[in-house]
Amino acid sequence: MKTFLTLLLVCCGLLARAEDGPLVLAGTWKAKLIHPLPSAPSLDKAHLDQGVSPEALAAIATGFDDASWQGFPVPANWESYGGDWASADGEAVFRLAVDIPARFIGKDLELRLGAIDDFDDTFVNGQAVGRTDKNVLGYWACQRVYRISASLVHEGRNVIAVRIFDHFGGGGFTGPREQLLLSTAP
Ligand SMILES: [Ca+2]
Repeated sequence: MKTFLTLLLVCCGLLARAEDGPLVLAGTWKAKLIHPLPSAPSLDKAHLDQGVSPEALAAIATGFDDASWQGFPVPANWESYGGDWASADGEAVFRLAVDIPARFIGKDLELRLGAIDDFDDTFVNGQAVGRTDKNVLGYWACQRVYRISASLVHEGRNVIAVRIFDHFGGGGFTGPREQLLLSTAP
């Protein structure tokens, strides 16, 4: 009986921590290559990022229907998805619908996406929340940590959309997966 009670207390403690903790964002995201480019032969011949295309901007909108898009594991080097992704540089959009719990409402949130190879423009419910471009030192490997204003989110379904531009070499979310989290901001 005593063992049972101890186990019960431990389990309740674990559950309470899970409920208070961050949302895990690693998993299956919807993704599409919007403007694939051939693999750049070297860094000094890297593709120029000309900014978010109109097609990518349309796909970032909260109400955009991504039902026909394939799901892919995030984080992962996008070349590992195979098909057109296998040798693509260029522009892609990744989308994830997240259920925001009541405990997050009314608070600024912190979005952590790990490293993104190479550049990203990140949106929550269609609003820009952060970007990392070639002016950021070590852009291909630096941790993305973006603050989301409390006014941008609501309880229930919210959409995180990330427009990525890979200018050379490997592309995509490069992790590690423990770093992809949504939590209340410190
Ligand atoms: Ca790259």
